[in-house]
Amino acid sequence: MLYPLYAAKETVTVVVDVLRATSAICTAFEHGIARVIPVPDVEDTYFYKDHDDVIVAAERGGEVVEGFSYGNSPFSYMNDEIKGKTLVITTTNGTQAIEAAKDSQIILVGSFLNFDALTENLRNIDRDVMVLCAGWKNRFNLEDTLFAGAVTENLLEAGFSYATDSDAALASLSLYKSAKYDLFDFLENSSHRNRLERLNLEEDVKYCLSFNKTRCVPYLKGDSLIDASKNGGLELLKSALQENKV
Ligand code: 3SL
Repeated sequence: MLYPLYAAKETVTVVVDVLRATSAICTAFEHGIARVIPVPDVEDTYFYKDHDDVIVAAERGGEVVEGFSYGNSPFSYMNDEIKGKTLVITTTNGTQAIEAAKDSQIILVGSFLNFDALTENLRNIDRDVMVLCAGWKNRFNLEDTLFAGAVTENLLEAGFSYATDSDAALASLSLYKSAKYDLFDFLENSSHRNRLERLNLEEDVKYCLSFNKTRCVPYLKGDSLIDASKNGGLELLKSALQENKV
């Protein structure tokens, strides 16, 4: 993972794992989950099993881990059972990326599903932004890079004082410009789209590539993600930046 090479003080880190961890987390918030505790290892979830009002989810290699009823499909979070509960979740890549970024001044979770709400907040916070792409087992992937390109385009075009000389950001922007009119089609030969298709999860891929299904802005407070949009919004994020001053 390249994160340590880019980590910088006073930067807002946006963690993204389009397929599928951060899309699932955004969907869970949209459907009423109260907080999400991302954990790196399956063993870290055992402590939470059988707690009241806690849903425990585990995915490895694209599949729900044996013994768990929830994984990382956004569709599994579209139900009333999750309302007001805590979700403890571990996934192959996404929750590892959140763990890796824990020394950041502030961590937000992004996906295409919360794109507008996320980028509106980024513009209003007015700080340097780093998009941490979860990739696949520490390797590059296309879909997270496309999301980084979409964020880069949004910030550069917004008329704010954003600029970038990062080749990674410029490469993501260039890819996104080629892909944006049909993200699903662009990913036709990508490893992750193919991996999920082999598991009959093509509908998950399509859903995770759709824009603006939710206004949630997941923000890591301590060990839990909460939805900043329902807990003080921009003011919460600005005061977190003050509190976590580096
Ligand atoms: O959610 C994740 O960490 C993914 O990268 C794994 S999946 O293949 O989409 O299930």
